[in-house]
Amino acid sequence: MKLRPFVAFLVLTLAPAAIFAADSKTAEKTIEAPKRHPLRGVITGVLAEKSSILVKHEDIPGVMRAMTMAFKVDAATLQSAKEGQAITGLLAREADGWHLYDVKPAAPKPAK
Ligand SMILES: [Cu+2]
Repeated sequence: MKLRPFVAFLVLTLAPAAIFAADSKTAEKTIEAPKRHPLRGVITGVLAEKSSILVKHEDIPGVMRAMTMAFKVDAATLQSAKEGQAITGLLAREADGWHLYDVKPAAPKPAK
């Protein structure tokens, strides 16, 4: 059978190519913008002069424990932000601090 050397040839040439492809994907990911983490919480204050909202957020596994803190938000979010409103959003750490993106009203957490 002459097949075996050919299979060996295929494995030897394709495996490194596959590893290389996986590597370049990882490389692309590291270049991406700062990772955004899903957040759930309640607005406890609006700091218009700082373009920020205060949010009492739930635990964000691997990022931070539950706490109340300020997040920078865009003008539209700042405008519509209301104390007591439950929200979801994506948090990201940037050079100038913590930002919250894609802020949406959320249903209050159901009582157990
Ligand atoms: Cu926090």
